[in-house]
Amino acid sequence: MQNIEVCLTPELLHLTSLEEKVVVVADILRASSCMVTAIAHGVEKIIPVAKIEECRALQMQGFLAAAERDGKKIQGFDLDNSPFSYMQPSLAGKTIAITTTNGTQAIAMSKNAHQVIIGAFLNKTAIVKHILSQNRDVVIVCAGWKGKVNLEDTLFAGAVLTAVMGHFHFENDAALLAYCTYQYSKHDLLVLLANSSHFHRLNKLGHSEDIFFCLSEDKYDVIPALYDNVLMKLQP
Ligand code: 3SL
Repeated sequence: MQNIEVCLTPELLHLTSLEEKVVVVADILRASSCMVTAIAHGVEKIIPVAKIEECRALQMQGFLAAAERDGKKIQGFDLDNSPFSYMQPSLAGKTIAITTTNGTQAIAMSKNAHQVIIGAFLNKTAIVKHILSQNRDVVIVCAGWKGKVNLEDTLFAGAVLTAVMGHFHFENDAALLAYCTYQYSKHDLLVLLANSSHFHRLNKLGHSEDIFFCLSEDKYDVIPALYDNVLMKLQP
């Protein structure tokens, strides 16, 4: 039986070896949900970058560019970090450079893995089917918030663990913690999430519609996957 482990924040990644493993990066509110939505709506490539300057440089080269910090769009960039912004038909076939507060940092820190894929509630079942088919150990990397653990990514990890229970060995206590947290709140994720820090932050910024959308399950069956530092639809 393969192992599955959860890394509750990228700050703990140095404790885990990623080589030979499949890494699922999750930033439910909202970066990974945006990436899944973008690829599902026909965006061809996403270039995730950790720094604003890198994103600006790609914009100068002619790419569309999205930049978010602390939930807000950075002035001068083309797109924000709302999943609804990535549904525009005009974006189909395009390449978009993206930098976000936590999600793109988590991707950058996971690059040593055998494979990096992007998970969200929006593509949960596609992620579950994929990891079940790989015959490899899996790490779910929660992007968290500025190095700290957050609830929404932990709940997503718990949802995936619930779906793969019996097929993977839960390798660490963080996996058990995520699993139990999800069991506690799976009938209405908002009961717990309404108390969470990022829920409050996004609500204050007027992004409550984004929160509800990002919590919807299995709207899409695509998986963004990292190929040479660029996210594209996972090829079978
Ligand atoms: O943390 C991130 O990368 C972002 O998803 C944060 S926000 O949802 O855009 O505020």
